[in-house]
Amino acid sequence: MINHVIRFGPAVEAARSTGAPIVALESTIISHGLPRPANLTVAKEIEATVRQAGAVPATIGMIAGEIVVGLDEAEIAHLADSDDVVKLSVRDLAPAAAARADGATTVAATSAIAARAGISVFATGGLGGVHRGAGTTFDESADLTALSRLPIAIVCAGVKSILDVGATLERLETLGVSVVGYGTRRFPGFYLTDAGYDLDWSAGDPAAVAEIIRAARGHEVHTGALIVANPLPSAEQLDPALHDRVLAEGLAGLERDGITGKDVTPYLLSHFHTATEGKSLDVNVRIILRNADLAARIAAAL
Ligand code: PSU
Ligand code: MN
Repeated sequence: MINHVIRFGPAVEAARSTGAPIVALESTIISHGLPRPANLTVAKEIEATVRQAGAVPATIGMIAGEIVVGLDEAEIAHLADSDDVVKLSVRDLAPAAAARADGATTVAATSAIAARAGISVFATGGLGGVHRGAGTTFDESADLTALSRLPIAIVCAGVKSILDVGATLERLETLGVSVVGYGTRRFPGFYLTDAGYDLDWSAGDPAAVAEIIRAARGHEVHTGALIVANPLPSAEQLDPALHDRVLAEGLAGLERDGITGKDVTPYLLSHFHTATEGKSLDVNVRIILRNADLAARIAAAL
């Protein structure tokens, strides 16, 4: 018999007792979002970036059925290298724990665990959302419903550009998720600086984001998430023409190879990394590191 409780890594445990700033990090990006061996290097760089910016990184995942907040180096390396790592959304956590599985948590599962652990800030690359064709497939990421009910600030470069961005923004409005542009009133497009949609709100520095978080806490009225949408500078984005061509090929590939459900996102990301000869990988890494840095500065400003 095991006790199904959350285990905290030593550095996260210490930060929790002293009230030091903590940034939650997801593990699906490591296991399913980035190719080996870059994934492990990047996972370490993300943590180093958070530390440099003055916060304690808490990479979240599941090891042998145990939810861990603050995976150690060996555990992160295992999730990066093993072929038996399951992609875990919120609904998978209990069955995977009972099966003693090793798993990587998505944005949905990571935010749910982080919020449960009292962590207020989370950094990722791009959120999941409404997939193209969702009108018939109903494929909409559980990231959206998780964010609708969790009090967490999530720093991202918008939603992944493989999605139906307009539909995703509509769903975020319906679900009551706050969206604030970081230094912009345009919604970022993950690999691209601008996804083509206006935002109602923006914040110019970490202190301004912290003030929004304090307002939500003070009111206790809006209990959903805050998306801090942090765009890449346009000089660093993926070439938009290359992006559109590779995306069209990837979407055709989904149909040809019969890819559905939770395999869609990893398939498209991996297609991008191969078809752009690593250009999208470099951009993806830049996105994550910039978001990790901003998340740490927001956590420190709180
Ligand atoms: N952002 C990235 N790379 C990723 C993901 C996000 O830059 O791999 C992952 C996140 O874990 C997100 C998941 O929660 O993709 C969404 O998957 P789905 O569309 O199946 O819900
Ligand atoms: Mn899906």
